[in-house]
Amino acid sequence: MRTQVGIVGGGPAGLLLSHLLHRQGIDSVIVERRSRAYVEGRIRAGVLEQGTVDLLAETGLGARMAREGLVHGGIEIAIDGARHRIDLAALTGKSVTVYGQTEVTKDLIEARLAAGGTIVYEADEVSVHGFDSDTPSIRWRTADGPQELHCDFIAGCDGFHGVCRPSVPAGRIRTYERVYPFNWLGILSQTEPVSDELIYASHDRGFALASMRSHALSRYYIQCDLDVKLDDWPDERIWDELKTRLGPEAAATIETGPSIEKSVAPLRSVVAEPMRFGRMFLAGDAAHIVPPTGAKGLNLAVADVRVLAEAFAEHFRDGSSAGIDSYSERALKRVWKAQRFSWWFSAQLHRYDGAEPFARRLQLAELDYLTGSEAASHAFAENYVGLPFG
Ligand code: RFL
Ligand code: PHB
Repeated sequence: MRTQVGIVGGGPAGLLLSHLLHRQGIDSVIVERRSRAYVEGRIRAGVLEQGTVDLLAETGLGARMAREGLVHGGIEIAIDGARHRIDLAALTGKSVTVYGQTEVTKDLIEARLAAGGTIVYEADEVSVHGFDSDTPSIRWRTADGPQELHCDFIAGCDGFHGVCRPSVPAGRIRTYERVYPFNWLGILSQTEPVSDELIYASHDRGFALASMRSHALSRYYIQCDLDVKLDDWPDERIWDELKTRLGPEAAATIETGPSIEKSVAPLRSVVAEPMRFGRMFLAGDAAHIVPPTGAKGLNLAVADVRVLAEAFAEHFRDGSSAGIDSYSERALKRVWKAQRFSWWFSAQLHRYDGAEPFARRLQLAELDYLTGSEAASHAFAENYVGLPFG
């Protein structure tokens, strides 16, 4: 098999890259380790920045999102139960859209297949070769035996646990990392969301988040210990904890019900530099991870592939390597700003066991300043709705 851009990973980054390249007349093949059903069912991100929504709409992926997505002009921050609203729309003229990653993924897969795109699912033992030469390739195994895809470029869109980043020789890549001493426990429930907008809660007992997927489907998270066991968290205990952390107003009105999904997610900040190695380019979670607090992960993946698709278009259309040569630097500029925001927001909202009382007082002062000062709210809002594409 031969193509122009061989893409490892069929998550949002790989699918969107393939879609954007197709629109530029550039051929690509996606090689994905999992099944289509698995990729479509993975419940993750829920919040799309305005720029992400605009890009999807401009490239023909906006119809269902416009019908089913929920446009939010603000978010709430609950500080020890007292709620404050940040008016994103008034502060920035922009909003965010609640439309699940599962739905973005389904729309992208449908668009790729309708356009005759190739997505190889259930590829085993995927490996990348020759990215320092002019003849890179991707190899994998299927029930029919070993397969090989020759390409001009490899796009490593295979997420944090993929093969592309670890294939780079250690001396050529530098990884910056910060881990957090807690996890998030998330549930999905067929209940009416407790509020029209998201509520991020900072409470003495720990962080909580009230989010949603639709008017009838709620998504909640609570901060939990690193050694959390799901068996210790029956639904009843999660609802009780949410009521405490979200505050009395939410506790009085929250609709509870059985969880239909329950999972634990770690929090990490990671950046690998650079994002280009000869003819291989990393994009999305393959190159960086943010803690979910800022709702930036999926949006960063979108921003990366937007820049990368332009770079490939410049190469194939104009014969110019300028875009390719500047990809890593351009992408990383935005990545580090999203890292800063995600780290900062996480640091203000979570409970740090063993921290001196001074640290909690500082958090409360930060949050009071954030919700009370227009300048601070404005700085927050422009980050939350998404900084401009670099
Ligand atoms: P993905 O989605 O991980 O996709 C990578 C794909 O590569 C495949 N793969 C391989 N394929 C071939 N060979 C291999 N060796 C492979 N290894 C892996 C995988 O099967 C997969 O299909 O990365 P991508 O495309 O870069 O997309 C990134 C986003 O998924 C991620 O950043 C977000 O989900 C993060 N995130 C959030 N982002 C937001 O923008 N807003 C949010 O509200 C938000 N909430 C979240 C989140 C992530 C969470 N978790 C579970 C970490 C909430 C949570 C709880
Ligand atoms: C979600 O709905 O899954 C979600 C929303 C906002 C976040 C993280 C996750 O910051």
